[in-house]
Amino acid sequence: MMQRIFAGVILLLSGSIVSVLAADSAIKISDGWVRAAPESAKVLAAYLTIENHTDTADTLTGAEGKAFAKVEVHRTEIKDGIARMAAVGPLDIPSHGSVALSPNGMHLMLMGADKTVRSSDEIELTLKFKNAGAIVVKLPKKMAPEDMPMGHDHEHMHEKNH
Ligand SMILES: [Cu+2]
Repeated sequence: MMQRIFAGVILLLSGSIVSVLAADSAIKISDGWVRAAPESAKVLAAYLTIENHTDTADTLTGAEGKAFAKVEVHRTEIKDGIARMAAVGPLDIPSHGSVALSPNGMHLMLMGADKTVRSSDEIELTLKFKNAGAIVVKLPKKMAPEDMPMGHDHEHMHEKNH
């Protein structure tokens, strides 16, 4: 009787290990967020990390969102003390590597935002990969630390967003 129970537990455990591994051998999007902007903003910036858990390199060929006219990958470069943005072409994601789009580096530029963006807490985007195909992500709107008004409770905001 005891042995049977043990066998069952082991089966359950091995089942969950297999599913974890399967979920890991793919393109994974983490740390995604959209920078909160004034309601009138037509252009928003999104940040995320693309992890490639596969044995082959992949390429982010483009992105789109229902609520936006156009989505581009941009890189911010500081030249002569002025921040400029330039569109980045197809973005290579190395095998078993990751590429981070984060403030002061690269971002997804969400252009031509429609009215639905104002009222939604989550922004849906579709990332298009050469090998992995289309991956839909829902990114929360978040306040960037440098955008926070003076005297705001940073600790509280931090907890709320994690
Ligand atoms: Cu940009």
